[in-house]
Amino acid sequence: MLAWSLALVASSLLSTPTAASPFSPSSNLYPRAACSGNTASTRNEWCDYSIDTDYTTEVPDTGVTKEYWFELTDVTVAPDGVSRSAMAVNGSIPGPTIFADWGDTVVVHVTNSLTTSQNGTSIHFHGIRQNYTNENDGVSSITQCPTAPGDSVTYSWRAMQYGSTWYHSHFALQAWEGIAGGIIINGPATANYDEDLGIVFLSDWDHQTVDELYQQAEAGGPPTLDNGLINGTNVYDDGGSRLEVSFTSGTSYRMRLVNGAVDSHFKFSIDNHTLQVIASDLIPIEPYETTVLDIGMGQRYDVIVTADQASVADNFWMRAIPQSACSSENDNADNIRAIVTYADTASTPTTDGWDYTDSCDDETDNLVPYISKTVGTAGFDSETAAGTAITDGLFKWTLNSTSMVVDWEDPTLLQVVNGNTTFDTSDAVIQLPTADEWVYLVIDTTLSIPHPIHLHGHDFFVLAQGTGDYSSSVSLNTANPPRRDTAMLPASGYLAIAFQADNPGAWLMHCHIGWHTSEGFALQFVERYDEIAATTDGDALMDSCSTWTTFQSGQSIVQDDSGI
Ligand SMILES: *[C@@H]1O[C@H](CO)[C@@H](O)[C@H](O)[C@H]1NC(C)=O
Ligand SMILES: *[C@@H]1O[C@H](CO)[C@@H](O)[C@H](O)[C@H]1NC(C)=O
Ligand SMILES: *[C@@H]1O[C@H](CO)[C@@H](O)[C@H](O)[C@H]1NC(C)=O
Ligand SMILES: *[C@@H]1O[C@H](CO)[C@@H](O)[C@H](O)[C@H]1NC(C)=O
Ligand SMILES: *[C@@H]1O[C@H](CO)[C@@H](O)[C@H](O)[C@H]1NC(C)=O
Ligand SMILES: *[C@@H]1O[C@H](CO)[C@@H](O)[C@H](O)[C@H]1NC(C)=O
Ligand SMILES: *[C@@H]1O[C@H](CO)[C@@H](O)[C@H](O)[C@H]1NC(C)=O
Ligand SMILES: [Cu+2]
Repeated sequence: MLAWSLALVASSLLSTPTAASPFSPSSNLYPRAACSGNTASTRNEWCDYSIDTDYTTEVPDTGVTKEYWFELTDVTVAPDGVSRSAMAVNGSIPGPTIFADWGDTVVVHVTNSLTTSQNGTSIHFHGIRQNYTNENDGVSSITQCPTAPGDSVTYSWRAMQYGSTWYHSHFALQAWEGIAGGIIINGPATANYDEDLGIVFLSDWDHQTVDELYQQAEAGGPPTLDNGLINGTNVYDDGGSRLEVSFTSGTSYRMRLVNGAVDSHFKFSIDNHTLQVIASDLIPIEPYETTVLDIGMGQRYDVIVTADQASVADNFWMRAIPQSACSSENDNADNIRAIVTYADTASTPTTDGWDYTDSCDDETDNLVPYISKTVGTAGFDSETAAGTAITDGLFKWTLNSTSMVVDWEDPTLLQVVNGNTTFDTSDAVIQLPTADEWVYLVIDTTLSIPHPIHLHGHDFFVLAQGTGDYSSSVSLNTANPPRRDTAMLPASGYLAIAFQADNPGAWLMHCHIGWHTSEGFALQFVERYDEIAATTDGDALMDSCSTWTTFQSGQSIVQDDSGI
């Protein structure tokens, strides 16, 4: 049980504001594989299923429900030795990891105990398909009203995909106050490995809160950040501590990288070690090797690292380096590091990093989905330009000249349940009425800032991605193009994506830079309007909205962002 002991070692290094262990050994939490037959040398197998199963149409019926109880609280933390206020799930940042097996049902009960900040909340399960379960997508103002302090909400969804992802708050900037954690769905894999090291969160961090920094962002520019964290910990001046990862020579390790930053695009690497990449977001891919991996905000990569460098040194740096043109300035940019050690006790590495050029690349050219798919002919085809605007003296982002502003008290789903068919312009709605048609969307920009574009409720196909003007001469890749849920819109360029309208609901598409989300860089698809009400529990929605509305007016809280 090497993975287990490593997880315990790692968890002791996490910032833990309470005395309680953030990782308690209950059977529910243990990352086990219920399915026998998947061993270190047969990772492509999964009982009666395998890596060859088309998981988009076939899902194991495990009959198992994995249930979690999360409590959100205001906390004081010092993940790099400097104390500040923050918000946490069950007292730790990152919060507890959700484990499930492919095919399980996952139920998460969330209690909002943010009594000091008086913040509402919602929990979004990033990248989870939510097949016909739109109401469990956890986006305030789209699929629910915020959950008021003192109130609870229950989310339920089927794990139809497998791999690595994360959950995070979708209320204001709360995800970057600390309300986030990993999700691991066990299943087959496209390459073998010995041990699973679990989630490795890459994030940026400041000694002021993101709520405090937002004023500066809204005044026109991203604020400079103090630091970054690897799995919730780092050093700053003489304080804090680094994550230490123990390697045994000859063993191969799976790591599940998540970029949970508010505004940092990282290049990730481990000195002298090669990364074998086996999944991008929740899509298993043909394995490829790289030394320096680009990971944009909201993206995930599963990588296998073989401990084959013991003859070079005992200790190596693991690095997450913010790329300047797609990240807030960072005062500790060259020191967001962890230690990989072959020794019994880690000591400070003296290794040099791999060569790289500062840039905002996406891994697109390397990504070949293992389950091959062909994109059909467009039924809906549109182009939308990302731009900026100044509203009431504040900086906003726009798509198609609209900066999204949706109302906490009147989420899209509630409007649909109530039979309202007209939406305000600022709701930024695109209606997709036709079942299963292929939707093509080009997002382009003349501004020199890249954006990670994330779509809810679907994995999208990357048809084209490049710099310069998008025009009909750009060729679209429809033959098994990369598929994922978050891809980069390059600076002064375009991103063309496609997906099938196979999932009724109100689905958000937005830039995953925290400031930009709050500044309105978003639109929503109202997909198959006529079928949405039938898959929605209108009473539960209205109950929680009524609790929220009473709270919001009682506390005179004024919404001052996009609402998502
Ligand atoms: C990172 O933190 C998560 C959550 O506590 C834990 O499960 C995981 O094992 C940690 N990863 C490493 C590499 O220590
Ligand atoms: C998604 O849900 C629909 C409606 O219940 C169902 O027909 C379809 O099979 C589901 N997809 C998968 C992969 O289970
Ligand atoms: C989180 O905290 C809740 C309430 O305190 C507790 O019931 C639950 O077991 C904890 N869950 C995890 C995964 O730590
Ligand atoms: C959430 O709490 C933070 C910290 O107290 C505060 O700055 C912010 O205004 C609150 N946001 C909302 C939307 O209530
Ligand atoms: C380790 O990596 C550094 C930087 O890439 C390189 O200069 C050095 O030669 C490598 N050492 C060995 C023994 O491969
Ligand atoms: C863009 O905005 C115009 C004017 O509001 C609207 O007619 C059009 O449908 C919008 N297009 C998209 C793709 O949102
Ligand atoms: C429908 O929505 C529009 C735009 O949000 C709003 O102005 C109108 O009052 C709503 N109508 C009903 C009947 O709720
Ligand atoms: Cu953006």
